[in-house]
Amino acid sequence: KMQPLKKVGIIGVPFEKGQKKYGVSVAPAALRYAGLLEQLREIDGLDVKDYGDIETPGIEEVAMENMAHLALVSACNKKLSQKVSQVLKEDRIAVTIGGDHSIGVGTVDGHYKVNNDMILIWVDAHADINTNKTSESGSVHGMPVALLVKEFSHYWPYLPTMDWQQPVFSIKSLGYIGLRSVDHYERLAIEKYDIPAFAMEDVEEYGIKKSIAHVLKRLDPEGRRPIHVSFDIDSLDALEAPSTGTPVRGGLSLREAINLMEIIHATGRLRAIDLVEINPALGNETDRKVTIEAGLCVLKAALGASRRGTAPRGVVDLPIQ
Ligand code: NNH
Ligand code: MN
Ligand code: MN
Repeated sequence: KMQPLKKVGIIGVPFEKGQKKYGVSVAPAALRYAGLLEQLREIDGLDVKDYGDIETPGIEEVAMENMAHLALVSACNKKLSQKVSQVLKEDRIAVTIGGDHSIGVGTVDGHYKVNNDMILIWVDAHADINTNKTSESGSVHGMPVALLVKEFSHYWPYLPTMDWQQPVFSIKSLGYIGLRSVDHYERLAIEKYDIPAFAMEDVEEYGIKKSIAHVLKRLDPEGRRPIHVSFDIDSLDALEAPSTGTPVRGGLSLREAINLMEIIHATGRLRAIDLVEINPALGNETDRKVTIEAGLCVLKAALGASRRGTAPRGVVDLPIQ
């Protein structure tokens, strides 16, 4: 068993052009304001470095059929990919705070370029494996997985501005947890490529522990490969995380998500985690607070916070009078 890395690098990505609603781009600031860095620094022995935010320059759009804002999505992800690679090369876990889920293209690309044996756990109500031919929304946040995997390259037209990113990641290294809103062609893809996909029915049947155990066993039977978790806050039940663009009822409880992250932390192999789709502009004050707190809980669990508490280091007794 590997010892978890005790160093992390935070990257904010205030980007929301991968979907249609205003507000997801505010999440990095909202999470920082809510105490993201301070709370992570309270985790025993964790060294937290803030790499700031990825700013996307205003650039000219390219027209692509059923694929909105491709040039902006591409420009943001290109910078993000380089930043994630940099953080990993500096021996830190890359913690990326979105932003909408289109930024998964950059995080996974940047991770793959450093660790080409990585596996990807996509925790989401949605499968995000649409192409511009199968998408009903035309929003790129429903397409990142399809853009990343090499087995899908022939389903895409030539994508202007995307030359920096070649689909090289194998669909055989991908697993899902939390699915409950899967489009028809996405389901076909899951079956055709036999992706280990633990939808909510499966979480119901096996519980969260066995669900993640099955995914990890399938993708990496020897337990040696670096792990990338892309965590969409809408994987949580809409009651647990209401402030998100496409909430779906009947999702993971926060307790299940925390446990999932504790299990992944305990492997010692977590190298990158994305937290995406928190939209502080949606819902009321309580919704916003609950959603941001849920996101913080998920990150803390992934990075080693213990619900049991931790005794002070190097101390064997209580202070005496
Ligand atoms: N599947 C839908 C689409 O492609 C919804 C995607 N929305 C998400 N994905 N929030 O995680 O547009
Ligand atoms: Mn998603
Ligand atoms: Mn989703």
